[in-house]
Amino acid sequence: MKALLIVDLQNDFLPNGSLAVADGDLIIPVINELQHYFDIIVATQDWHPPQHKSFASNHEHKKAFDEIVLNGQQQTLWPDHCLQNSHGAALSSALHQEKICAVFRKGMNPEVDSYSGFYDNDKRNTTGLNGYLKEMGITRVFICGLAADFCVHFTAKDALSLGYTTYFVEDATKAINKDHFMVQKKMLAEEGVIFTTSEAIKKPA
Ligand code: VGL
Ligand code: ZN
Repeated sequence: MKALLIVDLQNDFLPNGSLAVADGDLIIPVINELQHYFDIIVATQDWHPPQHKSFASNHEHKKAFDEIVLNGQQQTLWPDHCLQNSHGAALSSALHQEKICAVFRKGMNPEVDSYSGFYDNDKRNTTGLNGYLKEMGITRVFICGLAADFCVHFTAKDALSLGYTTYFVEDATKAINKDHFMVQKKMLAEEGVIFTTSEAIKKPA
C-alpha cells in the first residue's frame, strides 16, 4: 500500500507568509491532481507556541537565518511562523483537503525544532505518523510539500530509515535554498530515496 504525505502546506510557507518559500503556491495544483492517485493521504502541520526557540525573536541580539546551538544541536533561527491557531499555520485553502485522513502536528515543544514529520530533531519524541502508516499497511510513501530542503528532506530521510520505500516527488516541492537542496538531493539519492515526478506517478505502470 502507498501513501501520499503532504508536508507543511501552510500559509506561512506560501507567498505573503512570514517564511514564504519562493513559488511555493505553484505546487498546490500539482498536489491536488496527485491526490487522485492515492487512497491514503496524510499531512503534516508545523504548529509552534509563541515561545518556540527556533524563532529569532526569542533570542536577544539574533536575527532570522542566524545559526545557534540549541540544547546541543545546530539550529537555524527563523522568523516567527506557524503560530498555533493562526492563519499562517492553517493549511492552504487552495489545497484540496477532503481526502486527507490525518494531520500530524509537530514543533510544539519550545525547546526543540521538528523538521521531520516523524520525530522531533533530537529524535526523543515521535509524532505518531510511523505508527499510523504501519497500521494502515503502508510500505511506500510519496513525499511532497514545503520546504524541500528542510521539512520534506528530513521527513524523507526518516521514512527511509524506518524502512519505507521512499519517493520524493520533485515537481511537488520547492526549496528555501535551491543550492542547499541540490546537495541534499545527491545524498538522499545515494542513501536510496527515489526521486520521481507527478507525471511518472500519473502514468499507468
Ligand atoms: C520548516 C523551517 C522551519 C519547513 C518548518 O516546513 O520546511 N522550515 N519550520
Ligand atoms: Zn517551524
